[in-house]
Amino acid sequence: MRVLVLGGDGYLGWPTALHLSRRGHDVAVADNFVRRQYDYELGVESLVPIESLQTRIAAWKDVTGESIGIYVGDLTDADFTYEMLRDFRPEAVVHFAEQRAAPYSMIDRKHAVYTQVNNVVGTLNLLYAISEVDRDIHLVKLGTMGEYGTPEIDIEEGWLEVEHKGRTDRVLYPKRPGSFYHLSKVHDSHNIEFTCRIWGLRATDLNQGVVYGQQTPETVLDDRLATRFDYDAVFGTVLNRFVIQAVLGHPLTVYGTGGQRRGIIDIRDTVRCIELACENPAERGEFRVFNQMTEAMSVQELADTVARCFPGGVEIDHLDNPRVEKEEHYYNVVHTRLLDLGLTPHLLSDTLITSLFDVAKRYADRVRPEALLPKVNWRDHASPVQET
Ligand code: NAD
Ligand code: USQ
Repeated sequence: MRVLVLGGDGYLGWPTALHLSRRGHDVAVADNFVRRQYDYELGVESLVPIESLQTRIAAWKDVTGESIGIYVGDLTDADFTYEMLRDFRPEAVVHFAEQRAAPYSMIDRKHAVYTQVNNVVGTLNLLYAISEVDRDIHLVKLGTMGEYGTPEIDIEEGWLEVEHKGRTDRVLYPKRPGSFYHLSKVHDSHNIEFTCRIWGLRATDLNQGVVYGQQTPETVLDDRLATRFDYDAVFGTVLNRFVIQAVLGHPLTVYGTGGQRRGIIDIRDTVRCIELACENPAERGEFRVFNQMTEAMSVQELADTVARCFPGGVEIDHLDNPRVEKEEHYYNVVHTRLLDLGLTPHLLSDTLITSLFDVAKRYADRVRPEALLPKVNWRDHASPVQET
């Protein structure tokens, strides 16, 4: 298949492009490199050094003989987006290209507005471009489990059967997200569902849980193929942060009681899920939602697991929670649709955590320890994040 990976320079987009290329698909990536810009803004960088996109693509050609196409531009630029689709003529577009950090979106008004404009306008341009260039293109869109929040009822895969005053209907699952970033994904989901309904587009919304891990079978073929590994309190995700904190001898930063539960997924399963979604497209007019997570754990359980695996043990700190979120709650998620398509999950194992310790040890001297502690507070509109 011809697959266009938007956000192909990012943590997940790059390994996904490699995975799809290795599986024989004809792949191109697009990116505007804004993720690298956020690093400059925040004064941090990926723990694992990453090459420029051009060098990465040349390295992939050296190692495997396979070519990956490249489009440099911004999805909020509609002309760029239309031209790219007309030029590459994809059968599937995998859309990772958004500002994806909840704390970044909560820094202040400017960052909230940027996040929602970047994400919602980029996706809207893409929907119009698909509609005008080729309505058969299958959109595979990265959403997030955080769209649902933590309701008191089971979380279904996107849709809910409701009985009300003797009548029934199938409605989009009610959303109660926890940041302006997560809200941008809810807005996207509504826009995508609407365009499936009115223009007959085909789309799969992948509500993904928190990703952990840094290596896939493709990225380990050569150091130049490495993907990024974020550890700072703005972009680092929880398990990856705990691993680095353990290696540095820093107490693990559990926010609040740690009773908050989240869906999680290994990066190797992320790339496989995207492959499965692309190879089994939605029908024309169908808005399909998969909950892309493989297990649920509390933050405390994640911290305990990392602490148990680390030789000599580590301290666990409970910080005042900088976020507004429930710390003790019901959480039961249906996530069978990707399993039905053939996903065999890698569940969180001691081996994986130990291999992540090795990655973190190799690059531990690149860490800026002051970037480990959270400075963005949900209750405060002007967080001093820029002072780090
Ligand atoms: P990332 O920030 O590493 O990658 C996103 C890429 O998109 C970056 O390279 C960035 O430069 C690019 N981009 C952003 N806005 C763009 C624009 N307007 N035009 C062109 N390129 C643009 O993020 P990631 O961790 O790889 O996440 C990818 C997607 O998966 C995001 O949509 C995110 O919401 C979703 N997701 C991530 C996780 C996770 O734990 N990392 C979990 C669930 C969902
Ligand atoms: N947390 C801690 N300590 C830390 C970091 C986080 O206790 O040092 C807690 C947070 O309070 C939260 C949970 O861990 O309860 C997850 O936080 P996170 O930063 O790992 O993940 P989150 O902000 O939800 O965002 C990440 C990605 C985002 C994606 C989302 C999936 O950055 O792109 O959408 O995971 S989900 O959580 O399912 O919405």
